[in-house]
Amino acid sequence: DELVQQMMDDLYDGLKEEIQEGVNILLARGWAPYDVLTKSLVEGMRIVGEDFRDGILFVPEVLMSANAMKAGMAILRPLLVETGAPKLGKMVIGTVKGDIHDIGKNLVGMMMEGAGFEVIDLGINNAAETFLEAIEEHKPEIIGMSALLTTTMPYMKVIIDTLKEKGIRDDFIVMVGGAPLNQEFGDAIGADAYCRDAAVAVETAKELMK
Ligand code: B1M
Repeated sequence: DELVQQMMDDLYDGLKEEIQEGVNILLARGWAPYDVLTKSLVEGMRIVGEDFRDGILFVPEVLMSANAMKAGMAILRPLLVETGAPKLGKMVIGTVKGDIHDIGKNLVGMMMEGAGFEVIDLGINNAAETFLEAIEEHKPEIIGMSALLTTTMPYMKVIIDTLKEKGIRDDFIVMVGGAPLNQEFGDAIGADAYCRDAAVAVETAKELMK
């Protein structure tokens, strides 16, 4: 599809308005919001990530791509979140300390809301104490953590260990995700589930809530 290719180029170039326009056109053509999200925006960001890794793109450029992606997500959000379903449960989610990547987390939050969960989003750079306070305040069934850096993912274990020290670890379903993680890491830190992507996070949450 030419438009999808164009959108990936526009995302690469950080062109926010063009992305918004592209999203609206795909929706008008009858595309499902989830397909617009995954086939144009997420796929486009994957390419940005490769050139970022290879030193072809730099932080300021990638930030513009991220902002363009967020503008597209903002259009899709109400469409994904719109649901009359009774609440399936509550999730507190955040990106862990030292890490400011939030697109993946936001996507997970959106999809969880769309599936009928209530989501409390703590944002980025969250210390264990912040998670503890939020848990105390909101009493969720699920705790979700996101990390995009190999240097920040170990902090997920710090949070789980903190829950253990307080004797409340087993009161929650702990789900983790983010590009550098894998199943082995999830198991090693004692999470209940590693989620490869937002769709898997939703399926897993539903399954574990049974
Ligand atoms: Co950063 N960055 N970045 N970055 N960045 C990565 C992660 C990197 C892989 C790029 C690369 O080199 N190829 C690399 C990490 C290398 C490593 O650790 N091994 C990297 C680096 C090095 C850095 C900096 C250190 C760069 C620097 O300053 N020199 C710096 C660190 C800042 C910090 O956090 N302290 C940095 C900064 C940034 C920007 C600010 C420019 C920007 C973030 C903007 C923002 O988020 N608001 C940025 C971006 C955009 C990326 C890439 C290109 C894209 C990330 C993204 O949004 N992907 C990324 C490359 C990559 O990941 N391939 C990269 C799209 C998103 C939908 O996917 O986040 O994976 P993802 O989420 C998925 C799944 O992982 C899963 O579901 C999501 C949806 O399907 N998931 C969960 C995620 N969280 C979950 C939580 C769950 C469940 C599932 O809970 C239950």
